Amino acid sequence: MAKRKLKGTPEGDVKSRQLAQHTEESTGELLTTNQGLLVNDDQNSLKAGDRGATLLEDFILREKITHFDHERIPERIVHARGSAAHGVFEVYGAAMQKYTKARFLTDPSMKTPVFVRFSTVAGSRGSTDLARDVRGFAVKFYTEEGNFDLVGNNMPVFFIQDAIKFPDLVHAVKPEPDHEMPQAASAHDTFWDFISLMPESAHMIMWLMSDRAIPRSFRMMEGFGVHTFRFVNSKGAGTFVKFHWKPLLGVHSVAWDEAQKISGKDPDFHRRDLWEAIENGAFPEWELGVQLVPEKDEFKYEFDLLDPTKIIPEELVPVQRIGKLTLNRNPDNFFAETEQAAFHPGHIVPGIDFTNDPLLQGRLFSYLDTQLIRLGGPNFHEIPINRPIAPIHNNQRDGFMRQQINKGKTSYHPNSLGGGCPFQAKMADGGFTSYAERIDAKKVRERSRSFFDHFSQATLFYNSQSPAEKAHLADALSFELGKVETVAVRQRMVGILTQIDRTLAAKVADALGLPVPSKPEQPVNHSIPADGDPKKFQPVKVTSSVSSSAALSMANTVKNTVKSRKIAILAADGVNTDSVSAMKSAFIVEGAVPEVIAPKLGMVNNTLPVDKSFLTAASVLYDAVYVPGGAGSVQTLSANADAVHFLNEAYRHCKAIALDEDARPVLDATYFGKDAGAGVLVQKDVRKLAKEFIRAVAQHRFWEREMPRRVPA
Ligand code: HDE
Repeated sequence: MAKRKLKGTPEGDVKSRQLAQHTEESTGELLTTNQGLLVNDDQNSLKAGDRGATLLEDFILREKITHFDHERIPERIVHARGSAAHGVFEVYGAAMQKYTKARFLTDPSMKTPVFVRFSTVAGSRGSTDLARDVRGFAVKFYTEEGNFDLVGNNMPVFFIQDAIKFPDLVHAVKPEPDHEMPQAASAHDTFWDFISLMPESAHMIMWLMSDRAIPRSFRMMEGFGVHTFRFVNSKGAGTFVKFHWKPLLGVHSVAWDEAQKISGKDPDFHRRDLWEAIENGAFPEWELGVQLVPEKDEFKYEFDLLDPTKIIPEELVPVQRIGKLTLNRNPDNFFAETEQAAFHPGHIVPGIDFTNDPLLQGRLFSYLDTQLIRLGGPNFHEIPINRPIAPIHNNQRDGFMRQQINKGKTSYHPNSLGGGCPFQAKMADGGFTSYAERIDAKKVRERSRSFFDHFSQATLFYNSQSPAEKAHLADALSFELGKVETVAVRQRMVGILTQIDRTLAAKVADALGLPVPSKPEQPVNHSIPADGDPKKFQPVKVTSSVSSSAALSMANTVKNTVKSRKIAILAADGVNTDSVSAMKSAFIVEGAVPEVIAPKLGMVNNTLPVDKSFLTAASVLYDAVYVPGGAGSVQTLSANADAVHFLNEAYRHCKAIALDEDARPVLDATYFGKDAGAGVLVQKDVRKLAKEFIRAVAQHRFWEREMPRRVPA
């Protein structure tokens, strides 16, 4: 029996080597056509005389233009806007062997290559990164046993419970079909119309209206497999598993006002952030976590493990961290890699299997189907980025753009002419067998009654938020519903909110100028068949066995590093260059990225290079601001409206701000200078200041500063 060549080799860069065979570099080369013909003139088409008509004969022109005409493929129907990177996954130990036979999760000597694509969901390919939206977090593991795709999101639940509602959900959130507005935004009538009629979306709506929907960076987001999957061990025994990604930099977000401004100042903010971090060697890292539930506990909880609108609170089942993902290489070519990457939850390896979550079951159909139209045919697995590192041998043949040249006469099985090859793999050789789940049921179009609690975990999420997070949630709902023109839709949503939290509902109702409901309103469940009795389909009220969960609040995240944070240093001629260098080096040592911003490009003091001018930089693109002393600089900056605005805006967005003692006049020129409060540091000794400032920047934001809002900034 032919053994798989890669078996047993811990080859971290095996995928990179495979990709390298397909790369092209033109440095030092001569220009050719696609047929390899050397081209002598790429500036002029072939004409009948230098002022005459172009000749049809010009095959060089025709080839070039024809190729150009066909350069676009359909964008993804959802998750069209994305960015990706290469990396590696390493499991910490062999502890998972008890639960799964997947080698990449049990053999710590393995370095499994990965390709990870992050995305927004609703916007088009060219839309802004900072839209309020769910983020995709799709990981392709090139394991030696075949590709495993963990196609997750940065939120652990989903809007709907059954895949049959997905096209409706997406039609509702996408730009409205008559005028194609708004782009990359859920703040419009059709989305909230649908949501207000789908009480099962309540939990997801809490996540979407929270700051999780406006991350500071892809590198500072959690990831979730969402569905309950199944681990299968070498004895064939199953264990339910939920997958988590925990970012080592913590989970951080921006403010909504800031998000909207970033969308104008730098719509590529997240893409740039990921790219630059990797180029600078600040490799993003996540730990892979698993929540394991023994099969015997399938019915132990007040929620159904198959219901994708539910989490398993970490208080009930702790997350075990089993390995680390590191992104360490940017793609060479966006189209060839990021755009052509084809993820599919159905790509699994021995040791991992599905459950009957009806959303997952529908996804298992959709992802292959969508690649056929998007990538143009059944051979998309041969595109270099999609190729497994494990060898492929089967009897599938032909089709558009076939790359592989299959030798021999037989493309069928059983055969005797080809010696019976390729052989079926025995389980002992890693042959995949589906988990033998026992099924004894009627064929029905129904939803399990165990899926009927729509609100208890929405309330759990809300109750777990910090005061600032709760305020942001109320603001986000007021904003989104404020953009809805149909009053009945707003009203219906307020009704849904009464089921989640009365104070929240009252706050939002007030902002919308609607009456505050005196008692919770029972929403209508529209997920019923035409002949169904609505009374039988009412959402049921369950009390969560956990009333508050620390893991759900970003306030409890890691706040111990300034690695890769961007620090703006405002300077003008006359700046104290010693202060600038001391602050710069203190942050560089910590892995942060300080940049000098001045009224114009060039040099300050004829010696200090300026990175950006006030024209090209904006406070929303930085995590913190430092104003060094030096009489001339201080005088210029305190009279410079852009510099003062920079500080006002950074303050409004609750960022850490530091000033040398003699830079106080700049502080005095701001609106907050008189009573600055938390996170604004003024010090004479720049070294001391740097220490305190680094601690403050690691806190990410001082949300307590948000009120009162005295300037619109
Ligand atoms: Fe997807 N989803 N999805 N989705 N999804 C796609 O596949 C779909 C769902 C997710 O970076 C599409 O190749 C259905 C949940 C990510 O390329 C499509 C349902 C979760 C990405 C599709 C869902 C996701 C996609 C569009 C409900 C989190 C981007 C292009 C049954 C667990 C992957 C494509 C990338 C992409 C279908 C729900 C995550 C159409 C039918 C739940 C991260 O196949």
